[in-house]
Amino acid sequence: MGKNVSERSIDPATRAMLLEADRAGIETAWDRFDKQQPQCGFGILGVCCRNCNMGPCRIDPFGEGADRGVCGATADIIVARNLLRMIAAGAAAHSDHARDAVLAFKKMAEGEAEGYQIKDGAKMNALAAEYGISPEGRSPEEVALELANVLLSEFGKQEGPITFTRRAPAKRQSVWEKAGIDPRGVDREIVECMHRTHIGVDNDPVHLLLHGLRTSISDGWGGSMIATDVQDVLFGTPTPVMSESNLGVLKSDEVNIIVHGHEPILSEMIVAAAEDPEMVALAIEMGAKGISVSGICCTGNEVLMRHGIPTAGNFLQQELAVITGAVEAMVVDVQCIMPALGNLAGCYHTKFISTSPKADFPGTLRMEYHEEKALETAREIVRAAVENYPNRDPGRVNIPREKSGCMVGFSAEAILGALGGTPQPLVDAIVSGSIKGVGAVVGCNNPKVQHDFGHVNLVRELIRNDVLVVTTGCNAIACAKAGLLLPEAAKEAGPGLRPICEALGVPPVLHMGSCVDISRILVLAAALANHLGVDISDLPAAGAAPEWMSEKAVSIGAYVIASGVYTVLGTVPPVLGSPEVTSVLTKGVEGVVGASFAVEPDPFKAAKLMIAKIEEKREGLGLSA
Ligand code: SF4
Ligand code: MSK
Repeated sequence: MGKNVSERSIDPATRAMLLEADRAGIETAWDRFDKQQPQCGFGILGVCCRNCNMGPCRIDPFGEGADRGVCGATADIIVARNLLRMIAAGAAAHSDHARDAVLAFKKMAEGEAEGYQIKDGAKMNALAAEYGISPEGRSPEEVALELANVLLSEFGKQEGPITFTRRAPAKRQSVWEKAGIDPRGVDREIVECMHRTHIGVDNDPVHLLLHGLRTSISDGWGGSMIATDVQDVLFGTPTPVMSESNLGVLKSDEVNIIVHGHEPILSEMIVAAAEDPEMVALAIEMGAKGISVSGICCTGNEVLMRHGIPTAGNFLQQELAVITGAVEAMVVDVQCIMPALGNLAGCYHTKFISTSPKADFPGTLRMEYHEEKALETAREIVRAAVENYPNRDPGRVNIPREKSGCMVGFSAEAILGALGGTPQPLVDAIVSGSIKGVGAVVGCNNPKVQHDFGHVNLVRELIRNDVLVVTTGCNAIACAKAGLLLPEAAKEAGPGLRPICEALGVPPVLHMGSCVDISRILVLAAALANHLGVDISDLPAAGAAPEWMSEKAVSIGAYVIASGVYTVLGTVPPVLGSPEVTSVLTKGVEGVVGASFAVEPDPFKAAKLMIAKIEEKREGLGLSA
């Protein structure tokens, strides 16, 4: 065994399950991470290239060996190309998710997707208006079909702009136009990343990085925003709701179904099927007291914020959930699903069910989801889980006690609604200095750093200093587990923020959803900037991803700085092998988009950096420090 469990995570439930894994002789991501040590130095620095078969090539970072690849590519070129490919993969993941959401929406409009309906007609009409589609004299389904078709066209468009990018303040749009990074079509930018990074195409690091920003904008203000908005139309725009978080939400006497991944398209149906009286009766017949659905990662966030379905944990807890011995079915769709789950599920009675036509894993039971029969598939999945209950070995059940309450579901609409339909009260609080600014803290877990340590400490430090925090993804789940999403967490906030939260009955950390829902943060930032008549880069705001690991996080980081928000990364991106790329990302890009990256693994120091930036922006707006 590797490190002491307390060094691996700050979360007591996670520690308990790591001890259980140890006792059972079961390997987790932390053990596999230890076995990878020392990790490849060339990879860490980003200086290895496999883009053609003259390679692989790598640059000697000590300047004693090769300083170019076979084709002549330098470390700067190789690092920039690799980063661009990471952005392309991340933008593709978000945007392909969005495409599937729109396709489901289209099938619903055509009457071919049983179980789906328009849940937020007002939002649909507002989106339709952005495209100049009038609902006058037409059925909601007719409007939905036309909207679905124009949304689909955003992916394959050859010339911009992508419509939702026009939600950005006019000043931000001119920044993009001036820099030549206003995206054209979502797919076009991603394809062009792959073209430019092919051997012998784009070999100027700055030119490559600018295209990375353009591609990332097509994700944040394109693919991700489309996913968020269409899902709101189909499943409802979130409003605040109470729920629970951490592995303690699993039930010792009920059938436990975990939904994991990123797309709510099927999990929404699973939630519905699990409430079906026929299924509940079957569960009772099998000896259980009922059916309990919980979530992991962002599929979990999606059903958490719309239905109050508890979240069992964040990224690094997916294996631990199975190790509780109490999970009848781990149902996955796409993204952030460890292939290790197949083997692991085989050590328990858990059925590892994969549902996406795009994502198969070793050791899964495939129950492919298609919109036309989503509800039927969901019922089959729930039935398979229920019928698996008698296979549970009570002697192996070990559910940690820990769970925490949380208040979630702060969509931009819900936040503005709570403020009386205008950002003015938030602006007033910022102007008076009661709230110093807004910190957006997001992103994954990563065994390179102590699980949840960066997330929870950074957020605590920000609220203590009167910075209102908005959160999504695995940071949101870490905050939920630490009790920071409860209104009572206001007592941890500074003297300015605390009374505001107490008066409104809201936590100082607002859960805005899943990873694609960082688009909600962009919409909120645009609303604030537009209200003040300034650019997003003028706002007293800063972002952070303390424990990021995925390529999606690279795309997110890029579109957040491209939107004008300074961002602190807690784990080091693979760019340090290029002095030029490192300098552009941490300094030079500021002159282009008004924001840059910093890297700071210590969450307390990261908070200081964010607060200093917020102070600087306050000064820029003529506000007191
Ligand atoms: Fe090597 Fe150039 Fe081929 Fe990359 S593209 S593998 S650096 S020869
Ligand atoms: S799930 S992308 S580990 S935040 Fe969205 Fe968590 Fe990162 Fe996946």
